[in-house]
Amino acid sequence: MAQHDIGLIGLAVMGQNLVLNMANNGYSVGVYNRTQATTDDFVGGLKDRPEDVVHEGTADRVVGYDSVEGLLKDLKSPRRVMIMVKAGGPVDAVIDQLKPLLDPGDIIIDGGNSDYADTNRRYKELKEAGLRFLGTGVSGGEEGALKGPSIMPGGDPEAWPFVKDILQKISAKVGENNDIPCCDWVGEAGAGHYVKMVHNGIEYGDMQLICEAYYILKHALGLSNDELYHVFKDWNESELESYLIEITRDIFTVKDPETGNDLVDQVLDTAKQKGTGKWMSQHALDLGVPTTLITEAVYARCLSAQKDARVRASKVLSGPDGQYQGDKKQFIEDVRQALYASKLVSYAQGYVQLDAAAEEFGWELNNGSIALLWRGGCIIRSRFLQDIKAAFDKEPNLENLLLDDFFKKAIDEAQPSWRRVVAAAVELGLPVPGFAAALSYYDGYRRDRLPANLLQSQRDYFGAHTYERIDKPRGETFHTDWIRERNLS
Ligand code: NBP
Repeated sequence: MAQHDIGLIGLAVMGQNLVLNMANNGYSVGVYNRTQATTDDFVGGLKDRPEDVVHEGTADRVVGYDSVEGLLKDLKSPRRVMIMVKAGGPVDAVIDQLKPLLDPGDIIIDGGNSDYADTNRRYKELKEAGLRFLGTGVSGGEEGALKGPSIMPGGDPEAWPFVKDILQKISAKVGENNDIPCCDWVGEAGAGHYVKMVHNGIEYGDMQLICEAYYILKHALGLSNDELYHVFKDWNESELESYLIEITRDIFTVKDPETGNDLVDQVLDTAKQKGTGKWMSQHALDLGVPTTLITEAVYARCLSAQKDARVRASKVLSGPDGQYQGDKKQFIEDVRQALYASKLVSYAQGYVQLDAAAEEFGWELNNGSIALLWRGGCIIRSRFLQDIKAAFDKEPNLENLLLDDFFKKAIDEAQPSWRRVVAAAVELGLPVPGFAAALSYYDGYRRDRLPANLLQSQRDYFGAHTYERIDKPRGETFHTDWIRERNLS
């Protein structure tokens, strides 16, 4: 007999916590996992979990099933089934299982970190089969899933009204009264997963910039971890206030129980990645948009992973290695400003890519609403996103965030500091790919004439690729026999 509001397939860390969140919010949830023991352990263990994790009545609202067929039989119509399995093949495997068992109008929600291109494909295939598919980005990790993640739903707009209440109820909330959900409709087909991918790319950028600030303060000024804690504490009370600055502040206070040293100094300097930052950069290249900072952040992780090669090179290659000799207090403020300005460029680039993707795929994205989805529940949550929302509310078709008055003023104020920091880092031999890429993008974007006139001349010289002229209409092309015309002395 139909009873559950929703079914969830995939009871690893994210699935379990989303189920608890739904049930804690009063929804009845049927659950299934490929490995039956996981379902049994999860459902059987609910009564032993603390009350802040499993609220009163929650255990009665979660029912385990040993088959997909059994689960589907007990869902209210139209059936809503959320998939929380490993991205890629497993999602297709579960969809293949569900497809013959569902009725037209039933809804499949993929809440994993799927590639938006897969979501575009699945959306089309399922639409042809009469099923409604929602590719839904979920951010915030284990804790977010339990207490309120940022949720980015996209796919079939006809399905949205049927899942809106549940998804908005379980999402993070922001605003003065804590009542604005960080979950709203994003757009058709793979738009939800695309926005989640951009979120993750921006996360890569934010983390890289914070790491560069840390590296400069540590090596150029020689700050101790205790001093770094105080710097990040101050920064978290400025316009940089955010989850990532907050956790960075806290990291400097943690001791390693084994050695007694600060734990951060015991951690190996090789970054891992799951790939969403790379996906964003790959698609930026396909679209021809310069998402330079996020791509540099991906490369920085790649270079960090070459630990053995770097150790060997460090014994051979030379360069400056001194400390900053100027005013220490001013320089700390300069680094803060450089971080803020670079972060702004990163978000500006992310939104330019979102606009380009929306045009490519015919999505209607609401940039202000997307900023609001990221205000709470996710890794990039920050005060600054409210200013981004305000900029898009004022001008929904804003071509580039850097052109908004608020951000233009912010960059103008930060610019002298930003340039001093990049210059000092270059002089001291400290790598700052994020800060420098952001500044170069800014300087490139604000120039009405770049050296591409010479580049086109070169292309026409060796390949007769033609060029346009500054004094003729756009689109009209010209070719010169540069060898015949050259005038060598
Ligand atoms: P995992 O990504 O580790 O996936 C494990 C789950 O997938 C298990 O339930 C497993 O079942 C199931 N599964 C696999 Br693997 N292959 C399957 C198949 N062929 N058929 C059916 N089920 C299959 O779980 P997670 O870390 O909870 O993440 C779930 C999704 O959420 C992923 O897409 C992830 O990228 C995304 N996400 C994760 C986080 C996070 O912080 N972990 C945050 C945001 C988003 P089994 O028990 O039988 O092996």
